[in-house]
Parts: sequence; structure tokens; C-alpha cells
Amino acid sequence: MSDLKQTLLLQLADSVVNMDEKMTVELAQTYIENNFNPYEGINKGLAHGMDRAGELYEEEEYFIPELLMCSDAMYAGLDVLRPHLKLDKLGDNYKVVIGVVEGDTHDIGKNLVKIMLETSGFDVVDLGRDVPPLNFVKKAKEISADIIALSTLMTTTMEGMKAVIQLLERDKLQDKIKVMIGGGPISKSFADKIGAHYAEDASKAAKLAQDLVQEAQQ
Ligand code: B12
Repeated sequence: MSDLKQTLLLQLADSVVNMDEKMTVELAQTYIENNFNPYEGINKGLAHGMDRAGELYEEEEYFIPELLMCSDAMYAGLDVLRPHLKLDKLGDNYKVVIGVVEGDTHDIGKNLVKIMLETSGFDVVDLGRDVPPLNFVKKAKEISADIIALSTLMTTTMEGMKAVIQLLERDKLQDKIKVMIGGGPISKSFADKIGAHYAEDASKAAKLAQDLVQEAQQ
């Protein structure tokens, strides 16, 4: 990786951590003017900055207002990088229903996963956050979705993911509609336990979704 790119990625992350919206926008513009890869700008720059802000929250250096200003900076940077993401064509119109499970309002990670899925060619219906299990299944049936993507950042709301799978099983749809899950407390072993698929970050989520729809075709 070139030194300039490496430096800009670090500065992008720093500007998110420093809650500096204006600087984040300027750096994102410089990054794009140099023709660097926007995916990496998002994942290794902006999202990495948000991860570091999360660590500061855990260390009680940052509190809720700081985190919200960090996320404003991240979203401002996303507005610059996002139009430069190349749209992949998957061929068929594969559909994903995405949302944050009931009881949880953390949606930064979900929004990043959504962007990566859209740029991978999926049609994504976003149900937002604090979504009851039944709503995922209803919407997935209504649009004949291939995948339901569930996000949660809290241990207390993980069970909502299992509830979605149980509803699919009730309707005998578990083979037709794949469920992928992610978020801070989620692990592969939890996913295996409830019969879901797992990816740890937004770019891996997009790759997983592509694998799932291709598998279903074979
Ligand atoms: C930012 C943040 C907030 C923001 C949320 C803003 C927003 N609109 O999202 C604010 C300040 C509002 C907030 C509020 C609260 N928070 Co908070 N918050 C965080 C924090 C610091 C960072 C989360 C984040 O955005 N990370 C950055 C993103 C990019 O990462 P990510 O979400 O993990 O997503 C990535 C992957 O996980 C994955 N992924 C995510 N979703 C999905 C989905 C799929 C399908 C896949 C495949 C992958 C995937 O891809 C993403 C991108 O790479 C975390 C701590 C932490 N370090 O995680 C606490 C944390 C999640 N919060 C916590 C708590 C307790 C709360 C509150 C209850 C606090 C309170 N007392 O009011 C409230 C929640 C109220 C509610 N019911 O929802 C706890 C949860 C503890 C638990 N029980 O597990 C944490 C862990 C902090 C802590 N250690 O105490 N919070």
C-alpha cells in the first residue's frame, strides 16, 4: 500500500475519532482525488475510526454525545466515498431484508453492511432498528427475499435472532430464505447454534451474501 494511502486511511480514522466532520470530508475528498479504493476508505478508514471511538467509550473516555459526533463525522465521510463505490452486477435480482433486532437501536454497523450489500448488487430493504421478529419474516415473504440480515450490538437482544429463525421454520421457509447475522456480541458459534450464517464485518458480509445466493442456485 502506498504511503500516502496509508497516511490518509489513518487520518480518516483519526478525524472520525476526533469528531471532526469538516476534516473527515476534506480527507475523504483527497482520498478519492488520488483514486484510492473507496471500499478500503470506508472499512479501513471510517469504520476503523468508529471502532476506535467504541473502544474509548468502553474505557469511559468518551460518552454518548462524543460517540454521536463521531458517527456524524463517519456519515459525512461516507457521503463522499459512497458515490465512488462500483456497483457489481449479480445477474439476477437478489433481495435482502436487513434490520436491527427488537430492543436494539444501534444501527451504524447495520448501515455499513447495507451499503456493502447494495454495492455488491443486492436489492436491500432496510427495516431500520428495533424491529420485531415477525416484521422481518413478513417483509421477506412479501418481497420473496433470498436473505434476511440481522444485526445486534447487545447481548440482551441476541435471542431476537433465534426468534426470526423459529418463525421461518414454522413457515417451512428456512431452506428458502437464508439468515445471516452479525454485530459486536455475535460469534460463529452462536450463529451455528441457531442455524444462521455469520460474518464479522461489512465487507465479509457482502461476500457471505454472494456465496449464499450462489450456493442456493446449485
Ligand atoms: C456507538 C454506540 C452507541 C450509540 C449508537 C448510535 C447508533 N445510531 O448506532 C449510542 C450512543 C446511541 C448508544 C446507545 C446505547 N448503547 Co451503545 N455502544 C456504541 C459502541 C461504543 C460502538 C458501536 C458501533 O457503532 N461500532 C462501530 C460499528 C461500525 O461496528 P459494529 O456495529 O460492530 O458493526 C460491524 C460488525 O459488527 C458487523 N455487523 C454489524 N451488524 C451486522 C449484521 C450482519 C448481518 C453482519 C453479517 C455483520 C454485521 O459489520 C459492521 C461493520 O464492519 C458500542 C461498544 C462497541 N465497542 O461496540 C456500545 C455498546 C454496544 N452499547 C451498549 C449499551 C449498553 C448502550 C445503551 C443501552 C446505553 C445506555 N445506557 O443508554 C444504549 C442503547 C439503547 C438501545 N436499546 O439500543 C453496550 C451493549 C452491552 C450489551 N448488553 O451487550 C456496548 C457494547 C458498550 C458497553 N461495553 O457497555 N451506543
